[in-house]
Amino acid sequence: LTLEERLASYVVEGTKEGLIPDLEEALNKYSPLDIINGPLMAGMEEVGRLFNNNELIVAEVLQSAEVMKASVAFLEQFMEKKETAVKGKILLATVKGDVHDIGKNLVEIILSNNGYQIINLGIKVPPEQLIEAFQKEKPDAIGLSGLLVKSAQQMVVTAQDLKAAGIDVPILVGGAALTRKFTKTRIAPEYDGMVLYAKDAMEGLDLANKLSD
Ligand code: B1M
Repeated sequence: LTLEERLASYVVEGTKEGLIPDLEEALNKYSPLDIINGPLMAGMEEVGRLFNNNELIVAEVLQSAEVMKASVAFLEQFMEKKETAVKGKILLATVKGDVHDIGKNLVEIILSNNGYQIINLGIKVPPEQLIEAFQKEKPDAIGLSGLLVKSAQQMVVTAQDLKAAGIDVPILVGGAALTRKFTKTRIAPEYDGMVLYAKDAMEGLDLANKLSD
């Protein structure tokens, strides 16, 4: 197998044996983020496909998630960090009913490496908890992540509840089940502030930077 194929296969197989030396080798060729977005994400896509075909069980997908998390944790130290003044404070959460957090945590790493203070509320965060945290932390924006189809709908409800609580700071949304169109036609009309869709963590950073300029 090529290096790229081996990296994807750690994720698919859910094994960490040999992972770190291969990640080190990959760093000679690629940036940390390119390793994540390239071979590691390709592995995750395959895991999703196999899971969908009932060829993997949840316990196995969890092993794959562990490999992804270990890789991101290792690669984080090699990521570019911009030493800037704090550009803004962002509340981050995976929405109610959803446990997927690898993408959200990647967004946290990238934003905090680039001058943002992140308050990460974790997973399965109901609107009430977001509102409470908003009142305590007074963030400049709120970031919502969700991977399940029902999470897209949950974002609509969350936007409605935030609006009802008088909140109108920009909301950044992302995650596999969402689209730019759904964001524009279904979430944004329910909210008074801006609602912005990011397809990946880097786009999330670009949008945050546009907001803070
Ligand atoms: Co689940 N899962 N899962 N899962 N899982 C999916 C999402 C699924 C598509 C797999 C499939 O069937 N093909 C499917 C959803 C189907 C649907 O709703 N249409 C699914 C399902 C069904 C489920 C369960 C219901 C399974 C079950 O129990 N029967 C269950 C749900 C439990 C729940 O949430 N209540 C479940 C559980 C799990 C595990 C716990 C085993 C594990 C998660 C572990 C964890 O996160 N700690 C897991 C995993 C790993 C996946 C897949 C395989 C991979 C997700 C992932 O981590 N990708 C996934 C299939 C797939 O996506 N290929 C799948 C890597 C990550 C870096 O990408 O999170 O998309 P992602 O983030 C991207 C962008 O989306 C974006 O940036 C990142 C890239 O830079 N982004 C943002 C994300 N959030 C953002 C926020 C932003 C900006 C950008 O701003 C705020």
